Amino acid sequence: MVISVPHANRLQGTIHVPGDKSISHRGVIFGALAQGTTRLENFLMADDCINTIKIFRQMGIEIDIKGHNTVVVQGKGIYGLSAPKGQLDAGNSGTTARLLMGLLAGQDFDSILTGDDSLRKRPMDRVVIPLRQMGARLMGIENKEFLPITILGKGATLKSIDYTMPVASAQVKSSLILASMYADNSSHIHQPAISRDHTEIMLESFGGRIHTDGETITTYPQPELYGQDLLIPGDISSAAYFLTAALLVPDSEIILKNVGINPTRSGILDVYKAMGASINIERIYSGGKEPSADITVKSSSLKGTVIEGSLIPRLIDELPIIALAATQAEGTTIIKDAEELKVKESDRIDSTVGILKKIGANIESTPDGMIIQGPSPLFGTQLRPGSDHRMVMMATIAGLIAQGSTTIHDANWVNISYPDFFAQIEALRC
Ligand code: SPQ
Repeated sequence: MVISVPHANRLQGTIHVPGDKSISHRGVIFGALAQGTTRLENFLMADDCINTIKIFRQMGIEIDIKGHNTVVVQGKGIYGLSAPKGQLDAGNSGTTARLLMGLLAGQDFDSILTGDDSLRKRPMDRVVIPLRQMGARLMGIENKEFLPITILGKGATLKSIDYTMPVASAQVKSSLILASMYADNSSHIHQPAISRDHTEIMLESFGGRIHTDGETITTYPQPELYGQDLLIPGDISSAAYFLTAALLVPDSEIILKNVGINPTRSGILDVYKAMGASINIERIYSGGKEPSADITVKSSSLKGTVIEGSLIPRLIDELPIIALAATQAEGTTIIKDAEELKVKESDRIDSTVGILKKIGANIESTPDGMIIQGPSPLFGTQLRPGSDHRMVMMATIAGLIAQGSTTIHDANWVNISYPDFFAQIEALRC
């Protein structure tokens, strides 16, 4: 799909961003492993999460989709999954692949996990290595740690692990938490910095035992989990595009309803406030450890900043759109300690710099991030973000502030996380 994005003069309105992708995946996983019914309201109906649903259906779990975004999972307990017929296809979703690898390592059946062209190039050694230390038997083709990977669960027994993670990754942590539910004893996972904690929060809310002390997590073999009703907050990673559009398009004001503001995810709000953004967090909905808020954002004059260290895992998926904001900020913005961007759906350092340079920005890549000088006028052109949903959405927001019209190729990739993205953008123009 190719779309044309004309320059925007002003954006105004209210947006309900779709449900959080990370939480939606985990809701299906824990719902399937719990006893009884789990009802997930405001579930993200997008390709990545639909692939997670399909995989659990293949393992014998009944999952109904009701209305637009309610998912009802009939859980069968921790030992209730059955051997799938055929390969389990995670599509484009790294979260599905990596979390499932940990879960499948603990099942008494064999399985094969695969993905699309992009996912088959993403590194799986980060989960394969510690899972093998637990006794899991995982085999890639020609002994390489890329999908497709065969998981020989039948007859395997998992040992507990004391593991220091080399990178701050919620997917690695979550994979190990899921495997450790089937281990012989308690496990300890040490993180270099705190990444999103949705797995820890959700396991606890389903009645599981888990303990977090700073960067260290202790997990236990779980006797039983219990189905829950969950209201999934809006995805701050999706809200990020509208936050940025409102900041950069003159005379704009957007209200974002019910956005998840879990502190392990809300780094973008801290960065934009430090850059001088007018952002008002209006109402905190309860939601226990997954709080959410209505956020009002207005056009603002921004100044450059430095983004580094423990802040990075709190905004890793937002860095491409923050880089766009930095092209319009006064002065220099430096993003460092962000090598992880290289192993996402694309090399997001290369793709961010490539797209923004092409549209007129002053931006250079560094080995672990990028340096941006602003402000620079942007000029509409042809952009090819490739098969990365976040790059398509960033390029679209760049098109709104560029002079003239911008053409975005491969625009259909938004379906990975945000099928209504273009319709919602258009509704805000005035
Ligand atoms: O699922 P996938 O494809 O890895 O999705 C991405 C995204 O941009 O949507 C990353 F490409 O988000 C990851 C995120 O970067 C989702 C995630 C999670 O739900 O646990 C954690 C982050 O990855 P990581 O490697 O830092 O754990």
